Formats: sequence, C-alpha cells, structure tokens
Amino acid sequence: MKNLPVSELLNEIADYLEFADDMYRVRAYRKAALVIEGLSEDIEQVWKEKRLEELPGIGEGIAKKIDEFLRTGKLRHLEKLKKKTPVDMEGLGRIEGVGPKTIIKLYKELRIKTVADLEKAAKKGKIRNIEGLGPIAEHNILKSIEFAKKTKDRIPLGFALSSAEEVIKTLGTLKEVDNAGIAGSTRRMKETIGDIDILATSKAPAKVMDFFTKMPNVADVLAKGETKASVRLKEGIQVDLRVLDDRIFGAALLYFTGNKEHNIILRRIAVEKGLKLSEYGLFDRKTGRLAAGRTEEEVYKKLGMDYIEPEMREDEGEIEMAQHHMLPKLVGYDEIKGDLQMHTKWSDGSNSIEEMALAAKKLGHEYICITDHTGKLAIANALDEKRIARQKKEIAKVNKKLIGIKVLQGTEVNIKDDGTPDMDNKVLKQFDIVIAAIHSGFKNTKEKATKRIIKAMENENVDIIAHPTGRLITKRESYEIDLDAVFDAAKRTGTILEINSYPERMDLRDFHVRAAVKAGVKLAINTDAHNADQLKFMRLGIGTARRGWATKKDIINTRSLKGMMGMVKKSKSKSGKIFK
Ligand code: DGT
Ligand code: CA
Ligand code: CA
Ligand code: ZN
Repeated sequence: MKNLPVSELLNEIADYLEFADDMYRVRAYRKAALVIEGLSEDIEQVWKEKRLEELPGIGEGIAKKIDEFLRTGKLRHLEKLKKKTPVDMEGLGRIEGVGPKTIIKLYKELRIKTVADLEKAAKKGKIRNIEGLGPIAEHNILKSIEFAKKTKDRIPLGFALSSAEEVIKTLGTLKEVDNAGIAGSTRRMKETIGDIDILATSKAPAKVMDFFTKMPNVADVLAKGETKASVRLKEGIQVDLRVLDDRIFGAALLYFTGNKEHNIILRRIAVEKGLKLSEYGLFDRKTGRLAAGRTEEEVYKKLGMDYIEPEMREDEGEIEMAQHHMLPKLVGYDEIKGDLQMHTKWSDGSNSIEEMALAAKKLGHEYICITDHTGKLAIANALDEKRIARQKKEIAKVNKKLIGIKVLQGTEVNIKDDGTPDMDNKVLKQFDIVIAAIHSGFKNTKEKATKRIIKAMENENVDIIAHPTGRLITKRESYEIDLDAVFDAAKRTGTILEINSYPERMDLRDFHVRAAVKAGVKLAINTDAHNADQLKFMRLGIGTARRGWATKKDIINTRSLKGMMGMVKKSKSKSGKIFK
C-alpha cells in the first residue's frame, strides 16, 4: 500500500506551496492528501486502472504527479520546489509545534533556515518574542529538537514490516531462492526499525544478488558483494540481504535477528559448553564439527535451553528463564478474537460499519466494537446523543444482516481537562464499551496528567483507557505520567488499558506492557483503524504485547465475546465502588 507515502507527498508539496503563498493550490493538495489517506482501496490499484481522476479532489494536475511518483519513486516538481525554497521545510517540519506557518514566520523575522538555526535562536531566547509563540513554545521547541535528534532515521515498525514482506515476496519469485526470511529488529517487532535485515538461502548467490539489486522498488544500490548486498528502497528504508547455505540458515537467522546483547550471552554459554557459536553455525571446539545450524530450535537446544521467541531476545532475563524452562507462553498472533477500537464514516473513519464488520470477519474476528468519537471533539466529527441513537439502529441492522461476526456499539470519549469524560454518564451507560482517551493538554504536569487519567478510570462507565501515554512515534513524546499509579488505579477500578496498534502510536509501549502484566493489569489490543484495511495493524499490537511478555490471559480480547464482555463489566463493578 502506497496510500500513506502518496498522501505524505501531497502534504509536503502543500507545505512548500504555503511558503510560496500559493494558498489556492495549498488547499487543493491538502484536500487530495486527506482523500488518499482515508482511501480504503490501494492507491496503486486505482492508479493501474487509470481511475485516479475519479477520486474526489483529484484533478489532472495532481493525478499526473501521483503517476510520476508511483512510476519513478520521485517527483521533479517537488525537487524544483525544494530548490526554490530557501529553508529546510522537511527538517523544521519534523519539530513538533512547528508547522509551515511558523516556519514562514521564523524565516521572515529571524532568517531561520535550518533546525540548527532554530536551536541557536531558541537557546538565545529569541523565539519567545515572535508573535504567537512565547516562552513555553520556545521551551517545547528545544525539547522537541532533542527528541527529533534521537528518533531521526528510524522508521515505525508498521511501515518497515510491510516493506520487508514485500521484499520477501519478490525474492520468492526467483527460482534460485530456496528460502527467505526477515531477521533483525523487524523480526523482533521492535517499535522502530533502523534497517531491514533479510536472509536467503540459495545455491546461486550471484543470481540472487543481481535480482535483489535490480528489484523495481530499489532506489539506490549501496553495496553489492558475492553474498551480501545493501539497497535503499524508494520509500527510503535500507535493506541488507545475505545469502547463505541451507545447512546454517538457523544459525545465521539467530545471529542476525539479535539483538547483539542476546547474541553475546549465547556465545558465552557456548564457550562454557566447549562449543563455538557464530553466524556460520554451532561448532564443537575440539573437532570443529558442526553441532547445530539448520534451525534456531536446534541451536537453543544444544545450548541447553528452550526456544526463545524473537520478540523476547533483548537480554531482559529471557535466557536464564529459557535455561530453567520457565519462559511464559506468549500471546499468539492467531489468538485475538476481536478488535475493540475502530472508527467509521460516522466520525473520522472512511468506511461504513458494515464494511468494517466484513473486513474484520475476513481476518477471523468474532466481534468488533465501533468506537466513533463522541462529545465535543469537534475535529473528529464527534457524535451527539441523537446521532448515537441513529448509529445504534444501524448497528442493529448490520448485526441482523451478517452472520459470524457481532458488532458492538462503543465510543471513544475524550477525557476533559478535569478528568471527567466529555459526555453525560446517562449517555455513556448506553454503550456496550466505553473507551476514554486524552487528546489534549499534552503539556500537563506529570501530577496533573496522572490525576486526570485516574479520575477518568474512576468513572463507573469507563471500561478502557485508549493509547494511555499519548505518544506518537517520531512526532511527539508521551505526556509525563506516573504509570505505576495508573496501573494501581487500573486494578483498583477494574479498568482495562489499551495496547494501541496504530503504527504511529504503539501505545502502551513494550516495556510498559511488561510492567502492566507484572502488576496484574488487564489489557486489550486494538487497532484504532480509521479504514477497513487498517484492521491489519493488529499484529503490530500483538508484537508489542509479546515484547512485553504478555500471555493469552492478560489480553481480554483473546476471549470469546461473552468472556470478554464479562471481563469488561465484571471487573468494573468488582471494584466495589460506584464512582460519580
Ligand atoms: P536496527 O536495524 O537498528 O533497528 O537494529 P537491528 O537489531 O536490526 O541491528 P542491525 O541491523 O545493526 O543488525 C542486525 C542483527 O545482527 C543485530 O540485531 C545483531 C546482529 N549483529 C550486528 N552486528 C553485530 C555485532 O557486532 N555483534 C553481534 N554479536 N551481533 C551483531
Ligand atoms: Ca536492522
Ligand atoms: Ca542491518
Ligand atoms: Zn484516540
């Protein structure tokens, strides 16, 4: 799916046009970007079938640009705009709170062209004097420059994983490739990826090298040897490929999956056993004979331990547990029975309730919960009481029509500044599931943010807290929050915390999940899908849950509908108190 890159491209053009003060075009490009982002079809399919101009908001000019981008991975128009613009829009735009309008002001008043200029000016206290910014904005700009430095060049797992799978699929079409698999941080399902590592087995490595470096999606070849090559894909991510022999595929997979610390300990254990472990296999030190190598299972076994799932290989105590046969049985990728957060056309999603239900059924779900925004969150087309009642009728109709999937009516309600939900309790009561979330006030103090969430959990109708820390990978750090206090309150009030699978969110994070599981908090893995295709994000959340050592019983939506609803409602009333 190229929908996101295409929509980002159009927004980028709009940013430059804004600098050029071409507001008519800015609006056109922004509108087109929004249409494509929300499109449930694959834009490449639409393009192949020459239907681009049939999409709302897409005329001949924009269609031509999309065509060039999908054909070549580049866009000359954008390159030209970049050359003409004196400032680094891309770099500056990555700083949170700095949009095109601010960039223009910064340039006009302080001649700021780069992030380095901005940092200098902020440190000198010059930003606070610009109209509309002030000292708090200046402080936040400095903080987000630090953050951007840290996350630069890492890509959210959701995007890297699709690219990696695309490469595997392409390699699979070459008959000389016997086996191919993903390694590295992508296989460990880490939330962001530096580069993609792929291993393949073949008797004809030279052919594989040629094929790999000439794949249609390759933008640059960075290195090419006899059995190793690195390329940069058109979407910007680097892929390393190594070709090796079938007999040592397991040992190589183990080595290149990592992480490095996990590998180092395994090597030490091998030495203690008179063995030697490397990417080429596990060998007997005395005889030099290969003791294991074809599969990872075989290597772990020879090292005297149980097989360790890739998501756990982070040197977090997993090796000792494997030696003592005490590893938890992680929640499986096929164990989720339903999805409890998604949006439809009723608020800011782009598919109907029925379309979401059909797509979920195809994925094997037994139930879904529609959680369109309610309350006063104006930006997201939130539902009022009247529309909630109408939606209930539509859900009933869909339930009557479809078999094999049950649709629940829920809501994602905003948590107000004072910690109360942005909707009357008498309305909230009518939903099957109420999800509450923070969408504002990201600069609250830790104390205030923590109190606010706990207050929301104490509401008798709030069942789940969505994306509890509010972070956006590469865009926004979490608001400060005392998670231990939140976990305590979750248990006390019987509130469930969400693992949000949306690629930019992935919230709770892996180490939060681990702490929540330890604390005995119940979790739900949801996609927060805004179109039917995004229901596939579920595996990203499952990966995060597995990285947090969560088991089936920790996750409420591994249960059947009745069991799941029982957990939601029973745990809420079991807290013994009804809060007002
Ligand atoms: P990334 O790409 O930054 O998201 O993280 P990884 O874990 O994919 O790291 P990468 O691509 O540098 O290397 C892939 C794996 O190869 C890594 O997890 C472990 C293994 N590896 C790489 N360099 C070394 C090394 O110097 N020593 C050892 N023991 N293993 C290494
Ligand atoms: Ca890597
Ligand atoms: Ca690598
Ligand atoms: Zn939300």
